[in-house]
Amino acid sequence: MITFYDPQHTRHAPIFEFYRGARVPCFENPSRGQFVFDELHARGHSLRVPSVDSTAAIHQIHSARYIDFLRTAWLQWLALDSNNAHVQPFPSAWPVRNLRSDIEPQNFIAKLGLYSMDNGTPLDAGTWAVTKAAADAAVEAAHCIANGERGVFCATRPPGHHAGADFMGGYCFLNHAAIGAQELRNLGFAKVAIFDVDFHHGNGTQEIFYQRDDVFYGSLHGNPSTEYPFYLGHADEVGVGNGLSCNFNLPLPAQTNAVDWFAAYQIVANRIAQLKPSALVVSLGLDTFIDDPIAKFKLTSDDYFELGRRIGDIGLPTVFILEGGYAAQALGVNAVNVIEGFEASYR
Ligand code: OKP
Ligand code: ZN
Repeated sequence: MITFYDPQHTRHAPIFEFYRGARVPCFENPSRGQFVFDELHARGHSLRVPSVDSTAAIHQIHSARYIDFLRTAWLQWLALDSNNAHVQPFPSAWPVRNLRSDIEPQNFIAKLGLYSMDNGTPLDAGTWAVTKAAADAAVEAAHCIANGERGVFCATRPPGHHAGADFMGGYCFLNHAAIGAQELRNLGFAKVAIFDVDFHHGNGTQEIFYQRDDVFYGSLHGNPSTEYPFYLGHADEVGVGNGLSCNFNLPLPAQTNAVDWFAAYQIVANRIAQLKPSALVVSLGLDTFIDDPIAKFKLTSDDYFELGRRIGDIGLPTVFILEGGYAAQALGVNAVNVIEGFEASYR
């Protein structure tokens, strides 16, 4: 399977985030990419560096002012104080409900709040370049599918599924799965399904396609009443307007084991098969793993081989986008197990 990897991903490496009131090392860090790279290499998979420019597709998914902010944010931050090269900016105010989000404030931290859903998404000097390269990979993966590939794997970071049309959040900046799905549409795939198997609901992806009937979004995730992203991901969110019945959420309780998870998986997979889409994008979060430090499902490494096999059984040309998975050392094995399970399903 063609696998994309950006060797420059280490340029997005914020040092700390806030967790239960304390500063802790970032769960989403470059070691994740390195473990995936090492395991791909060890098991004989070749890697490609993305070389297609995703700018046009990024603009189809995200607002112009958000893209401009993200692209220039680190330079704006440095312009305030040269010592800021070693300081992580965090938002501290957000335009909730009746506060105005139509006017972009001049204050940098206020802009950061305008374009963020949380204070858990630290920026770094290389953030734009790294999330842009992941978007490039998603777009190039769509081109590979249009050229007849059965499966393409984007071993990229950071994740993207929490990023909305005009905001970052949950370690995500650009929504790579949404951008890849959009590019499949651009290339003539009439209906695209996104299957989000990350532990967390992909609120950004849902929002982006909520009113559209050409891209279906289905997700299996921890119940948002108790799990991040908290404010979206309930079962009664089924789409609006043209998009009515093109959104499907299946929230599951914390501690869900593999038997129950795969039973729920099959409900979403069957729904996708019924739609007869022409291509599939998988938001492949591997934070459903039993040892994940920030999530609460109980899948084992062997279960990811089975997951890959079952995704292959859906029978569609498939782009995998790596999302979460924070037990970094196991992430490589788990990701490559999905790839090899998928390959086994059609060999
Ligand atoms: C991103 B993805 C730590 C609490 C968790 C948000 C989790 C984002 C997960 N501060 N913060 O869906 O794997
Ligand atoms: Zn996640």
